[in-house]
Amino acid sequence: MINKNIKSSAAIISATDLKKRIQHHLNSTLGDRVICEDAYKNTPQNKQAYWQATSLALNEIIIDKLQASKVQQAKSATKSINYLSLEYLMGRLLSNNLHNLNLYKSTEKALKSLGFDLADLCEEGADLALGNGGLGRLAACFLDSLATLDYNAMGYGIHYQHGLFKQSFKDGHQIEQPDMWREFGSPWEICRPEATQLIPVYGYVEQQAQTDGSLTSVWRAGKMLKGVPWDIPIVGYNSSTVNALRLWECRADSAFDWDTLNQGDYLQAHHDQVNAETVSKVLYPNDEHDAGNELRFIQQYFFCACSIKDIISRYQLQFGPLTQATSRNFADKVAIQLNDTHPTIAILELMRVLLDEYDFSWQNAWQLAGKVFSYTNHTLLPEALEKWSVSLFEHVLPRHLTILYRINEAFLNDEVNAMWPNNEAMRARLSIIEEGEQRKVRMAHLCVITSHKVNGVAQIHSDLVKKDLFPEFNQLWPEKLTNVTNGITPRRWLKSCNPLLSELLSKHVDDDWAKNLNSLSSLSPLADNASFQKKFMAIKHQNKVALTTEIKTLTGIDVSPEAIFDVQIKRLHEYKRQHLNLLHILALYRRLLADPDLPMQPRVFIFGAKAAPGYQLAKEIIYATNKIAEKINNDTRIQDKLKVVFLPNYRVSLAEKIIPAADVSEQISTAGKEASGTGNMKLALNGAVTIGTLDGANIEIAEEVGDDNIFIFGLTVDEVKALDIKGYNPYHFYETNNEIKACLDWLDTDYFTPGRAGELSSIKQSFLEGGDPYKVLADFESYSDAQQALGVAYQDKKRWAKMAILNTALMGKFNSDRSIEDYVKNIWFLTPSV
Ligand code: GPU
Repeated sequence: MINKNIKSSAAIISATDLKKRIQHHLNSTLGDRVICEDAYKNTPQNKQAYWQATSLALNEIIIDKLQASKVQQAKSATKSINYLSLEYLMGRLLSNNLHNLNLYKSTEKALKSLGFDLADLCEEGADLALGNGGLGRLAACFLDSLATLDYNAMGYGIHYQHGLFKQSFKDGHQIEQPDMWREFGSPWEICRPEATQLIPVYGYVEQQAQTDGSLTSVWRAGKMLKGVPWDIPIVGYNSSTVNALRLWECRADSAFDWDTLNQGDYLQAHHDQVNAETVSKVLYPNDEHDAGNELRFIQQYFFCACSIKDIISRYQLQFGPLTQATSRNFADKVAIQLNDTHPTIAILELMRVLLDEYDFSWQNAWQLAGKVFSYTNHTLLPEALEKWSVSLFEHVLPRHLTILYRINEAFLNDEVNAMWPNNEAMRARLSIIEEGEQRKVRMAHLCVITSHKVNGVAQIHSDLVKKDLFPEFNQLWPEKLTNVTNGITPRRWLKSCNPLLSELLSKHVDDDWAKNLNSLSSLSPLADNASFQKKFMAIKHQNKVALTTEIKTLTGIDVSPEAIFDVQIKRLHEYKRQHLNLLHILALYRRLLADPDLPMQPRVFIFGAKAAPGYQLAKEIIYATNKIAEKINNDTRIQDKLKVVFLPNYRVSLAEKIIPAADVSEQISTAGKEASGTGNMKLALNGAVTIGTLDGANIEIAEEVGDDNIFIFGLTVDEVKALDIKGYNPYHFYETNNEIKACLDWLDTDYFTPGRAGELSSIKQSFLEGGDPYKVLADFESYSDAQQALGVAYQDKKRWAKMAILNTALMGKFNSDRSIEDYVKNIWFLTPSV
């Protein structure tokens, strides 16, 4: 019963045909790079060439479908969704594209006849790591779902020359190296010079008298940037649609610069302008932190301006001129989603273009913007809420600032004043401009004021957005704030990354679960079935054996697949509390030293995390984990009952290896801090049991699997708030809990860093002098109890198997197809093109 109803048009391509196509690229496109003698077959150079030839052959098929999709989308005249995101974490594309086209098996066969293993070749591809973490990966999952559901969608972003840095460890410290994902080009991208855009920046605004006596603002730009688009095809699963991810590369517009050069002193006045090529050079490696410098600001503006122009020209190509008279049609045909506040400037750019280039009245332009835009909020953390200084705006985008002022004025005078007459405090709170020594633009305010819908990414997060972040906006517009719970694509996060489990599921589920993930719930009755349990857990074991080998290769550490594989994989951040996990590891280690015969199931704690290069404490947590791991892994007294592994360079392709092998999923953020989380969904889908707080989507996961199949611990959101009001004193826990005290004092010694006492003290300090902002000490005991209960549960093999199976069976809600359908029904109002 495998691959029911697969109707891919590409499915008719045979292994023989694929082999020919691959050979064609080996012989012609790649020239003489392949060495044919058998002895050289498996050299890295050859494998790269075969990977490339396979990818090129596949991309040819994909491009045919891309053209056909464009024709179909034009014919059906469907509304499009334009997803604006500064980040896309696509990972590798070969395996995923093959699965989505139902060509995996035939390509495997074709390559086998050429002497290569497809799974092995897939490892040759570089990850497209054009994002930091959850927000970027969500964008990638959404693109997959949009194409799968046959929606007309375009992703817009930046064609970074360097994606997220590569991480390695040197004596336990994180080292960052540049990511070179396309040093010699990528077989998946197509350059589209015909859609190049010119983007003005800097300069000044001039008031120009019109013939009727009125004044209009004219922007005299100081520099011109050129945006060159690269398209990456996005292949739907078992669908007719291939959409595109359009990434803008920034180049200098030399013609313009020659022109300004002739103006002599004018150029001199702008000698400090950023260099065009640097704009798309590198992804800012900060996760949930507002970096706040000019280059980042220009990145945001650059890609928004290119995208807005492109959206308008695509519209005009299909539907004719955009004028005030046709503006209603534009709103019926175009939706734009802002992935957090990073693309907020798109709002001002659309306004500017409509006003200055299409002669729209203010009223018409503003109405149109409201219909077209919607905004997703991904965090409540204050340090991540973007604010740009008014002076930077004035310097880089003087015309946009005048538009922003007018939006703000109308909002304060009309809407705020109507609701709260003559209320200065309310005006100050809701104004897009934050007054102060340095005046700032609150980007989230602009998004909320303009958009017709604003959503959070999990129910509790959306509730907090309404209650705590934007209560006044919610009062003004009760219908505007809403929820769309995040999701993940089951294609990458089960079908492609866990082939053994996928095959088992397909044998027992009638429907195509990779499309209709809810159908997995039909497995629930099998959760108690001894034979099914055996098969399910045998696969988990096999995946653990594979990860064991990977761990050995990457770190040299020996671990046993009999141990519990306890996984925490995500960006390193205090609010995610990797240091709570670490503190518990120290406590376990102490307990084992005190009683080496302590009955416990051996455990391997597996970490994967990158720290932002400028985030000192995060880097110290990585260092401490590596040092503690070194000591524990080499301590023979504890008889391998405890191992700690920090896998370097965590990224999508590594996640695909860890997740199928995980027994336990650590989702232990301070309640109220993790907007949703999506790793929690991926791990549970692959049969890992969650230990987690009542935060983000954990709450919804618990609702789906039931309290018996998840380990919940810790303070709730309300308890965290109450503690803050009462006054939280971390010293209380240090002084009254001997285990906490002993573990923290341990960090001051040289036990883990021989001869260098104090190297790990900053973590202890953050808990005590630092005030423990994320309540690690307050949650420690409850976490430790939950871990204890989890260890006991694991030893009951039948109970554990049942829990694992039910986690896989009951993740249907978290299919990103469901998230997309929620957006479609409540925010975008699209219809499929097919
Ligand atoms: N998130 Br804001 C990021 O990964 N980066 C960001 O800059 C911001 C949010 C994450 C949230 O932390 C996570 O909880 C959520 O699941 C994810 O976005 C997708 O919504």
